[in-house]
Amino acid sequence: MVVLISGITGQDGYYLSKLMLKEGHQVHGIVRRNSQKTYGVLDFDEELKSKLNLYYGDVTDKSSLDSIFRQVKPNLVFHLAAQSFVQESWSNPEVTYDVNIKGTLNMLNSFREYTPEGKFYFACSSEVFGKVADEIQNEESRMWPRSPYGISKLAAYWTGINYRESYNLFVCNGILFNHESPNRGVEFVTRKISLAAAKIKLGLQKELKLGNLDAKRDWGFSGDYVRAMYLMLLHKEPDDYVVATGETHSVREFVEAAFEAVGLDYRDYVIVDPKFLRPAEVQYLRGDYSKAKRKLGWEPKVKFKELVKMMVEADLERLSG
Ligand code: NAP
Ligand code: G4F
Repeated sequence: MVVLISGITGQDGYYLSKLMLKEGHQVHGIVRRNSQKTYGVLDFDEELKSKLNLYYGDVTDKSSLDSIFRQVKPNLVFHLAAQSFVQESWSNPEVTYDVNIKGTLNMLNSFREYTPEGKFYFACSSEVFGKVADEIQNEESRMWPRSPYGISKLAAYWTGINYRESYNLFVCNGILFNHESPNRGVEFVTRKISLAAAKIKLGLQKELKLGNLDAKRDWGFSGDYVRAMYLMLLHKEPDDYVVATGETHSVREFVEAAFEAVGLDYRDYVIVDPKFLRPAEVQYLRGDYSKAKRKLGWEPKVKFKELVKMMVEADLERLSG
């Protein structure tokens, strides 16, 4: 099959393109032009990059998408591109809405115009649950986003459902809970912590400034979650799915485990800095993935402690290298 991925230079784009190649598909990706020629995490894997067909485009520019859809004619479209950093969405709400809402609308319109018989995945987020009403959130749980980012993902989620219902398109929303990896962006809390633990261990950093240590997240491994995206598009009918581990841990537990992995006590290094507190916080997330398990046969493989260790060890290795 011919696969098109927006956001291919990000964390999930990396694992998804590897999976798609392994499954024998032809992989095409949309890359945003930057002032420096960069392909994000793909720059760390030249072999992978050489197997991909990459096109310059921006999801806010419909003409660029039209031209790519016309050339590629994809069977499977994974729309991952986004302004994905929640904190940033308060500083840049317009960019967040433009990229995440209008960008998704543009992708859906190009899809509808050029490949309506294909299948479309949208990267929705557990941030839509925000002020949670249930102890464990599933596809039926109340959605009450708490940030411009969460609002943008909710608008795009409904746009996807509306296109499915209005035009009979195969559109799936993956409501993914936090997922991480050694390729996670350094501004997200898990990677900020794993990198700091490794640097402090090697004497390259003295302290780690964080915000809310009591926030709880359901953290899984990106490599597991991209498999769920693929399974959604292989299913005979389009639907929306929660993808999660079913476990929740606090930021404090993550720091503790990361510092433990390098033989240090986090309390000697971590400082709470109000700069990293959010205007409105999502205090607690825990996902119920039973629908994905039942309908797709999907389950997470990597557990919390293993994930923390994987990230810290990868950072230690990179820094030592
Ligand atoms: P990421 O690492 O931040 O990657 C985002 C990607 O979007 C990058 O390739 C980025 O390109 C691209 N992009 C941003 N603006 C663009 C634009 N205007 N036009 C074209 N490309 C653009 O995010 P991720 O962690 O892989 O997540 C993938 C998707 O899943 C995102 O939509 C995110 O919101 C969603 N999601 C993530 C999680 C999670 O925990 N990771 C959970 C739920 C949902 P550059 O390299 O040029 O910046
Ligand atoms: O790592 P975070 O920035 O991720 P957040 O906000 O949960 O969003 C991520 O997961 C979403 C899925 O639920 C995705 F949709 C989204 O794209 C992104 O991938 O923050 C996690 C928690 C927050 O409660 C934050 O307040 O960690 C807390 N935190 C505490 N100190 C910090 C810090 N977050 C960051 N980024 N930096 C800190 O210093």
